Order: sequence, then structure tokens, then C-alpha cells
Amino acid sequence: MPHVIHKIQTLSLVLCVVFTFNSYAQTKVINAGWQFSEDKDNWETVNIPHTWNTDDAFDDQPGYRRGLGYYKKKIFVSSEANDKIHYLKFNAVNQEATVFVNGQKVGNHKGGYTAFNFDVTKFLNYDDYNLVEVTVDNSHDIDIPPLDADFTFYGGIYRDVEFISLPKQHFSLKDFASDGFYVNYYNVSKEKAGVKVKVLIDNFEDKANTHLDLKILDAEGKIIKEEHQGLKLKANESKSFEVIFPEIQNPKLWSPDHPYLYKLSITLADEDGTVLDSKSSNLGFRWATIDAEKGFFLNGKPIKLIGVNRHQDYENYGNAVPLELQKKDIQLIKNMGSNIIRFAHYPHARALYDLCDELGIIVWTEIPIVNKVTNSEAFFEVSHTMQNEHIKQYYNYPSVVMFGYMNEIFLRLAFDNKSTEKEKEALKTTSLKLARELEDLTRQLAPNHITVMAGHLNEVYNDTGIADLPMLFGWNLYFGWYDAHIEDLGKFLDDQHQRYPKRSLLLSEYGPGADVRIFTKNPKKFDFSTNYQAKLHQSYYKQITDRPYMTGMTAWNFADFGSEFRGDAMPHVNQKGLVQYDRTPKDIYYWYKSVLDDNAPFIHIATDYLKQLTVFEDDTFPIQIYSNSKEVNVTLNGDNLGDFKVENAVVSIEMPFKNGNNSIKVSTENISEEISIMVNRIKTFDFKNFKRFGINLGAHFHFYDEMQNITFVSDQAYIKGWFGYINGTAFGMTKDKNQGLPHNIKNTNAEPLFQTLLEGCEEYKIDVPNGNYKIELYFVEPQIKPTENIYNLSGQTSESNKTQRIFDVYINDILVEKQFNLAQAYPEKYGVTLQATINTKKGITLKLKAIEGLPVISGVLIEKLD
Ligand code: GCB
Repeated sequence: MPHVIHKIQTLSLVLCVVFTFNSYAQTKVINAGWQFSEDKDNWETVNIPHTWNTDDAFDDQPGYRRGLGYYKKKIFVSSEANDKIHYLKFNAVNQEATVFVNGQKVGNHKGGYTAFNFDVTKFLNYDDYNLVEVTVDNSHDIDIPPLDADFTFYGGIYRDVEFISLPKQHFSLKDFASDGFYVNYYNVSKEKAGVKVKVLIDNFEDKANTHLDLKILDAEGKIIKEEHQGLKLKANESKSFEVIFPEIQNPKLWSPDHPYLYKLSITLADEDGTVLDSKSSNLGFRWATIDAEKGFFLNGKPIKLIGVNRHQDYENYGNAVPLELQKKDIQLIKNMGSNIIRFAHYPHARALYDLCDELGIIVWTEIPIVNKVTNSEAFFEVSHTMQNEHIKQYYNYPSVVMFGYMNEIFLRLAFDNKSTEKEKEALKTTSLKLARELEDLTRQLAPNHITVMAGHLNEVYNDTGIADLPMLFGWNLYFGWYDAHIEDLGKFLDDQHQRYPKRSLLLSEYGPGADVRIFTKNPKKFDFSTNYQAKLHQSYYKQITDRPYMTGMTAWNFADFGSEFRGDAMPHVNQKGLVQYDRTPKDIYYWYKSVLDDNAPFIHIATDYLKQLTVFEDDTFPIQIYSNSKEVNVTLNGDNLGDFKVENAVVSIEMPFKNGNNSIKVSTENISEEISIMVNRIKTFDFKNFKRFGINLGAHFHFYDEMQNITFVSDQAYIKGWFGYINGTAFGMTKDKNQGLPHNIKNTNAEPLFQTLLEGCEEYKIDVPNGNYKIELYFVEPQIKPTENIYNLSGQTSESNKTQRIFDVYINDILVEKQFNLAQAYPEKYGVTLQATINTKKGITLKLKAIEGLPVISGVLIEKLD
């Protein structure tokens, strides 16, 4: 899929330099005007957030640039700041950064998703420009997680860079780049709640006397508690202090429905009372518990956790996404009615956790140890550092309830057919060892949080005992997609629950791929139709809410996201989102809103993507209506179809559409929703209501092609007076997989047209009336090298017969292509279009005469010329 990038220049967002004066502590965001180069010869000016993979991770060339990127920028430091301590802070650089100031190396950091900083004081020149250089590397590195995962590892400096100048006494920045203080709670109940704060102070000069001032303010800004503490600091000492507030009586509790926040403010002042440094944090009083039998409880009340996973990237931006856009995600997730987000598979921007505090969304956050581990000291060390950074930087957000550290750690092992049994056992042992260490570390650093881990459908998580390490185990389950049937979910979970009754469970991932260009009245497994997406999610929701022991479920994924090697209906993108890659909601988003959000009456008619729906003769087409009401009344073109009971937030109605514009109106007692939908009703195949007719050969679904603005209808066996194949079979389709060629097809954006095809079709008839027609035929050679893409259905490759395929193409006995040999004449997986104009008095018959192998064909488009 060639990907055209329209860079939106959000100048106001990226060029701003923000100065925050915290008395004497000063933070400058230095995002604007960096020089960037891939080779140190050619430089361009860029702004942070930046990545060099926005384009190449989506083009027709396999792979994307994983290597070095160089950044440099000059910053002026005035002599008025020469008594300060200066830090450079990077909020995230993927994935390894080496930082230089004025030509001298100041430090190196490994890991692409957490913040780090360096004290650069001794490298600076005052009243002068100082050169900051950063060498960034996103190459595969066996010592840095993630080693392997289903998302694109965009390289670059993609979160804010800050230049921080501090007086000689300040809140420490040295504890894994945390804010230098940690909020803990004690005795939290409806009646009372206590706060204790651990503060880390660094003193960079002779002994000093300072004061700590801590205040708790309510949501209106009223001070409700205050603590002072005088501190004596020895020369060059780093010291931690604990300040304990007396309990607050009758606190307002924090929950998704009532996310009441208090504020903590901390200032550090010198002997004269001059403020040196200040910090603040949200405070939220809440307590969370889990019960293997009864599920999740917040503040003593049961809550079914229902929400989404989120990846951080965004169409056309890679991971370098303006924060304002990212914040809209959190708002969309809240508006859908979610009460939980799993920030997968790595820590996301901290501002988003702030928003979760404010909006009332419970957070599961984790570090990116995904699919496999390396048995090296370095890998273990980086993993430990990452979890330290993660917990210390994200500790104070009341929304963060769960800290995790591994996802599907045995995935590669499960698909490994090269290693010996001994090697596999060794890998299990190493993974388990790391898991134990990280579990211990997490419990030690975050004793009041719930520890979590997610696994995939495999007994190895039970057999090794790894699933019993965390307090809550998440299953990522794709029944009805990669595995068996939608209905198997509940059976699997019941079995697990029976076998491991003490283990608390969450369904941490589930969902099918869905492309808004694909729709069908007959949804099938692995067809990427939005209809199948609706079917799976609606069933999963019921299966989970029917089971009290399940703490909850988080859909995979909130939004479509970049995964370079994927061959979904839109290649390079994992399309399991509830919203598209540009965040336009798919219909399923509104179904979730209907089932989860009862704040206000809501109706959605799921027709957003039915572009140029075609129905034949007296056929109907099923339309889903989503609502949080109990009953809805439906009219079609003014005819009352009746009152319908809404079950599981959905009503499905077979619509007897007329040709042309149809109006559907849905009303409940107090609201109504009306949409109009264009329908092509074809009573006879006469080309009167329509000029063009497209068929998606080998497919059971319709495909709307935006470029040509036409919907290719699903295929059928020949019906006299209409169209269809005389012989041939749908290539690569099985009962478990209804996408023929799960690959990027070069030279086209219309993958679903090419990915489904007929093989061995020697004759195809289209009974058009007499006249002149332009005909386009679409082809792709499906025989390709096998891949190791484990995300495109377990173990199946799309390699067909190994012989070459040569055939002559005839339209009504006119030879339009002789000895057509796609493998010979075109690159691999290349979409080819043949065009012809004909005059016919006997309909259209396509003949693909085999010379060698079985002929293939992907689609037909016919245009009546007069
Ligand atoms: C999983 C992984 C996730 C993938 C997802 C998928 O189980 O945890 O990273 O993206 O499956 O879509 O296959």
C-alpha cells in the first residue's frame, strides 16, 4: 500500500518553547528547531516529537529503517544561571540514546518508553551556545526489550526534551528520573484517609537549612491540610524524608463515576523562606481489591472493568504524536463508557495518566517485555531499570491501579520449531526467573498496587507457574479469530477458573481485525468485515459479564495501529481498533458506548460505512441499531417497522430498502436519530440505475474502493440473468480464514479486492445487456515465499502449488492477454489491471485458458459506455 503522508504542520504545537517558572527551579521545553540527520551529512530541521519512520513503515518495501539517527541543537545558557544545577531530560527516545554536550559524552540510556535525565552542569559554557547532540538507535538489540512484538518500533526522540535549571537544593531528579517524591496513602476508607509523602532532596553545596511545605487542597483549591518540616542537609547530601499528614475525615473518594481529586503541593524553601523548588500531584482516595471468585472491587464496591488497550501511534505521525491528539484518545475512551485502559505494551505519555486521574479511568500500565527474553545479564539489567523507571515515574497517579511487566512472554517459544527441547526448557527457566525478579521488584516498589501480566492461549503459562506470580493474570484470547470459535471463550475461562480457583483473571485482549471498507450480510471468521467485528465483540461482552469471577475485559485495541510486517486488509496496520488509525470511530465504538454509557439516552444506526450498498431483486440487508434504551421504534422511508426490544444494546433488522436514498429513523421516548443511506437496488441486471458494476471475485463480502468510488459486490456461483463463476474456488480460504492472501499487495490501495481471488476459474459469466462496455480485470499472483508472520494465522502460509501459472485471457472469445504469467512479468505480490473495451450482443464471458497451472483472477469492473 503506497502511503501518502500529508504532514499536518501543527506549528503552534511543535514550535512552542514553554517556560515554567517554579520560583528558582526552571524547566524549558526545548522541542523546536533540532537538526536531524540519518548519515551526519544531510541535515534537516525538525521539531520534537519526531520519528524517522512515519513513511517507510507503511510503504510497499518490506521492513523499515532500524538504525542510527543523529540530532543536534544549540542551547544558550546565560551566566545568570551559573550557580544552578542543570539537567537535560528526555521523556522518551526510541530506543537507545547517547547524549553529548559540547562534544563530551554525558550518558547513555537504553529503553524507548520511559524518561531519563543527565546532570549536564559540568559540561556547560555560560553566556554561550552549547551544543547538545543525541545519537539515537532503534536497531534490533538483543539486550533491550521489546525484542519482538506486533507493533512498529519507530525510531527517534518522540517525547518532550527539557532543559531544567535548579538551585543547589532541589527535589531529586536522580531517582530513575522520577519527580523526587512518592505519595502513599494509609487507612483509606469512607470515614477517613491518610497521606504520607516520601520526599527526596538533593543538596549540591555546603550544609544547608531548608523548609518543606506540604499542602493538601480540595478540588475547589481550598487548603485542607498543611505540614511544615525544617530540614538540615549535610554538604552534598541526597536525603529522603517522610511527611505524614493526619487523617482527613470523610474524604471524597475517587472512582470512575466520581473522579474526585485532591491536590498535593510541595515546596522547598531556604532559611529565608525563598522558594527553591516546587512540585504537585493529584491525590485520589480509593482502594482496590480483587477476589478470584467475585472479581474487582473499588472502594468496597464491585465494578466490572470494561475498557480498551491503547497503543500510542497515530496515522501519519508514527509515535511522534502531538500531545493534544493523544489526549483526545483518552477523552474518546471515556466517552465510550470505559472504566479501564491498559496502556499497552509500554508506558505512554505521562500527561495521559493525569487525564485518567481527572476523567476517572482505571489504569493498567506495563513495560515492553513482549514475546521473548534474552538470557543475558544486560537484558535483565535493562529490564530492571525499565521497571524502576516505570514505577517511579508513574507511581503518583491515583488512576494507576495495576503495574505489569510482561506480555505473552512465551509467544515465540510456542511458535519455535527450530530450537531443541533443551533450549526451550532453558528459555522457560530464564523467562520465569526474570518474571520472578520483576514481580518481586514491583511488589517492593509498589506495595499498594496490583501486579499484572498477560499471556496468550497456551498451557505453558499454567505449566510453568508463571501465571500465578502476579496478583491478577490477564488472558489475551482470540477465539473466533486466531483460534476456534467465538463461543469457546466462556468454556475456556470456566475451565481455567475451575482448575485455578485462587487465580484472579482479566480478559486483557480480544478482538478481530475490521476494515470499514468491508461489509457483508454473512460475516465469517477472519474476513475483516465490520459485521464480524460486531458479532465477536457483542458475544464476548455477554460471555464476560455473565461470569462474576472475571474482573473485566479490555478490547484489543482502542485504535488501529502500525505493525509494519502485517498483511491485514490495510497492510502494515493492525486493524483490530474500535476506531480507525485516524481515530474515526468504527460502528463498534458506538455499540460499546450503548452498552456501557447510560449517562444519557443514545442511539446509533450502524450504517456509517455502508457505501453504495447493492441489493438484488427482493433481497433485504440486515442493519444493526445500537442503543442504551430498552426499546426503540424504527421507521424506514416513513413506514413504521414497529417497536423493537433492545437486547445487549443491539437490534438487528432486515431492511427492505428501495432503490436510491433511504431514510431510517429510530426513536425512543425522548430521543431520535435519523440517517439516510444510498442503496443500489437492482431488480434486473439492466444497467439502468447504475453505470458501473464491480465484483470482488472469490469474496463473500462487499468492498468499497475509495479511489474508484465503487463498491465491489461479493461473488457468487453463476445465476442465469445475473453473474457468477462457472468453476474455480476461492483461493486460500478455509473455514477458519476468509482472507485469501494475508499480505501487502504492491501497486494498489485496494488490498481486499486483490487479497481474495478465484483459483482455477476458467469461465466467468456476466449477463449484461447488449452494448459497449469498458472492462477492467484485476489479478495478483498468490504464490509467494512463505513468511514467518505468526500474526497471520497460526502455521498457515499462503504458498500454493509451486508450478508456474500461465494462462490466456479472453473476453467473449477475444484474446486480451496471451500467455499471462504474473510471476514472470511482475514483482511478487503486485496488483495488475488489464483493460479492454468491447461491444457485446451476448453478455460477457471471461475465459481464462490454462496453459500451465491454475489461472487466478481477483476482480472485475464493468462500465457501460453508452
Ligand atoms: C496479542 C498481542 C498483541 C497483538 C495482538 C494481535 O496477543 O499481545 O500485541 O497485537 O495479539 O492483534 O495479534
